[in-house]
Amino acid sequence: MAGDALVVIDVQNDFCPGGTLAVDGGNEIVPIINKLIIRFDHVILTQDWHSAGHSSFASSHPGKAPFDTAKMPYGDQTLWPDHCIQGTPGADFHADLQWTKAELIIRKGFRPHIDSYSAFFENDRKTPTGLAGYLRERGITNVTFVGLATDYCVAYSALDAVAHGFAADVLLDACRAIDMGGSLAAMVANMRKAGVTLI
Ligand code: VGL
Ligand code: ZN
Repeated sequence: MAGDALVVIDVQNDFCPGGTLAVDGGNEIVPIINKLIIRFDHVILTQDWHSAGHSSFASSHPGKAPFDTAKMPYGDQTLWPDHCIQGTPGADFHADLQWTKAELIIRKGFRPHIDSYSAFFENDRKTPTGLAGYLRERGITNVTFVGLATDYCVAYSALDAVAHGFAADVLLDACRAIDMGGSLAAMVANMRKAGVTLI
């Protein structure tokens, strides 16, 4: 329908098997997402797009290892392996993703000192990406989220969509999770409580 958009979150090589922050089964969702892309009137992609030496990388924090936590001015930040560096093959969309129909690509995480999980806000929860204004101006009221990873970028995006007054669906079959320390169960519960429709 005209008021519906599919938002495909971070289906990039570094989040798929063989990538530096590979999500188990990340590649398995690509054929499912390709079928959805055909069905939706509006398709939007997000692309994790970090500067080299980004502050969310463990390698930028001496003595820290990937998956440790660091204190940032905006709160606790999980530290990741270097991933999705601007212009590198790891930041490219998965080669089989049929993404040419996409009307918008939202890049996030490009500010060196702040990470961004959500397609709407950076991790300070204040700096907007512009997506909410874009959707409103286009008359889009219902947003369906798929992609990687369920418990990080997909969940934060769906929660922010609801907070902005959009109806938000997450198609769990078309997502895969990092699932660290119970993060998947916690974020599924958060999404349910916030009114995200989990399908
Ligand atoms: C993501 C961790 C770091 C994601 C991005 O796409 O879920 N997770 N950067
Ligand atoms: Zn990232």
